[in-house]
Amino acid sequence: MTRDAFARDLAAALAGRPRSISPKYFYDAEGSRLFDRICELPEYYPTRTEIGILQRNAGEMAALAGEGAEIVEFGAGSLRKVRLLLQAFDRPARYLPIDISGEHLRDSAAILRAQFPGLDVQPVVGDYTQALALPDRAGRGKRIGFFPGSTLGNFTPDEAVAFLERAAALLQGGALLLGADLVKDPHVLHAAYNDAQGVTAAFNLNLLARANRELGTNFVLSRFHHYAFYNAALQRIEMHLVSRERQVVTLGGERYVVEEGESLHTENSYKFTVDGLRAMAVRAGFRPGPAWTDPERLFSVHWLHAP
Ligand code: AVI
Repeated sequence: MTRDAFARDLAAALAGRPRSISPKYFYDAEGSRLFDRICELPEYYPTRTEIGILQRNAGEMAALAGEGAEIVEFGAGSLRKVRLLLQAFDRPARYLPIDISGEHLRDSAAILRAQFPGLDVQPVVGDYTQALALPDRAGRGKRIGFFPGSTLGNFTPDEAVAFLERAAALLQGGALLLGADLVKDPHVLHAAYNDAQGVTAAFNLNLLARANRELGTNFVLSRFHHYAFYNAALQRIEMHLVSRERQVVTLGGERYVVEEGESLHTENSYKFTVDGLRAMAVRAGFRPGPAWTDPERLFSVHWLHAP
């Protein structure tokens, strides 16, 4: 049904003013491949910086988690990050990755089962941005949520609080380990979303290519600019696709006129201060524990107790 939702949301975006669509539609197979390339770019510091923070502090995180903890990952992302936790934790009881893509989950589960033969891996197919039930706890250890990558920043502030509230309820008695990108020199942010190789531009434009593949639209990608900038007042990177000329787009038998210079807003990526993030977590019902950063204070990882 994703295709129907995509068609409906894209039609609403094209008809609306300002035009905007959820960044979740970036991630078809091609979009996920492009995102993996973004994570390797010299300008895109979040991935390697977060991995460094996890590597340096995994021992302290393991001590907070205690023996026999289970890890619930929101989104089956890069196995590299959760592997660092599984290696450091004291006899982790179970790993529960939650993802909307069953195929992606099965692949990740198979790899982890082979690498950690004693580990119980139980994938959960579901949308973690909605209410969701988890299997009963495996043992007496704590339930530790893991939400790396600053994906929280792609939610609106209201969605972020709603997600944290649901996570606090799911993790009662345990904690959430949360990655959050930090506010910083806007030039560093600008470069991270305007890389020299144009991979982020291709990632953004893939939304239109995906619509052509799945919905039969007639977008000509060369008629749009990738436009990403830091909106300091709102503490967020905004990504847009800006029309280079007046054009007519067809979707489901409807015609939409897009004027030169008009934009389709495709993503927000909010940046946080350590204190701001902790205050938001308190509002959602968490009790903040340690927050770790890198020496340049580019990125942060937070331990949030769920009472
Ligand atoms: C997945 N998310 C945290 C990325 C970000 O930085 O907001 C997505 C992304 N968009 C452009 N580059 C990376």
